[in-house]
This record gives sequence, structure tokens and C-alpha cells, in this order.
Amino acid sequence: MRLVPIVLCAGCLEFGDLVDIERLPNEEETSITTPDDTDETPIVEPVTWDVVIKDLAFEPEEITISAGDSVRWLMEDGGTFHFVTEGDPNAEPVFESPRLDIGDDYTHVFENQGVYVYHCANHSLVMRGATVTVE
Ligand SMILES: [Cu+2]
Repeated sequence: MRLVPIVLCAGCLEFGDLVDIERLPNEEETSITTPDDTDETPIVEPVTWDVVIKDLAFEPEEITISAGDSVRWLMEDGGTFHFVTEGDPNAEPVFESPRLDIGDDYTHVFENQGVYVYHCANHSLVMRGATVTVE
């Protein structure tokens, strides 16, 4: 009869070991999550920045982004159409959107640093001098 409690004790110890083992995967999951967070920190994901075209203007007119980022122009001007054309009027554009009617959008990826001045080829007298600065 006295052997029975001893056997039960042994069972308790084994159960305790099992509990410790069950905790180990949780610690591993925690350590796995930490390197993932660390990896994400130095990797700068490209960002898409929105510029709204409305009331014969680009808003914001000046935007500063990082190399690799994109700018997406959202055409929200009714009753007319616009372009997003890099460079001064009469110059060969580095980039140029197709004709943008209301609801259209145009995205350009800026891989290289620099200051990109752009205008609307359809309203080059009033919609000009907008800039994308790529750092
Ligand atoms: Cu225009």
C-alpha cells in the first residue's frame, strides 16, 4: 500500500516534465518572432504616395519620397483632362502619363534620386512647377 503514493509521485514528476516541454515551443515561437521583427526593421518597403489632381492643381504640389517609392496621381477633376508630364514644357519628358480623365490614375516608380519637375501638358501655363524630390 505504501508503494502506491510513490508511483503517483513519479507520475507527478513526469507530468511536470511534460509541462516544461510544452513551454519550450512557446519560447521558441517568441524567439522566432523576434528575428522576424528585427528583419523587418532594416528593410524599407517601397511606399506609394498619392497626389490628387483637382481644381487645375496637383495636391500636394511638392512631395519628397525615397528612391524606390512610387507616386500615384489620382485624377479627380471633372470637366477636363490632365497629363502628368515630367520636365519643362517643350522638353522631352522622363515620364509622361496617358490622358487622365476623372477617375483615372497614373503611377510612376522613382528609382533614382533627384528633383523631378512636372506639369500638365494640357494646362502647361497653370499646372506647372510641381515637384517630386527623390532622396
Ligand atoms: Cu491639366
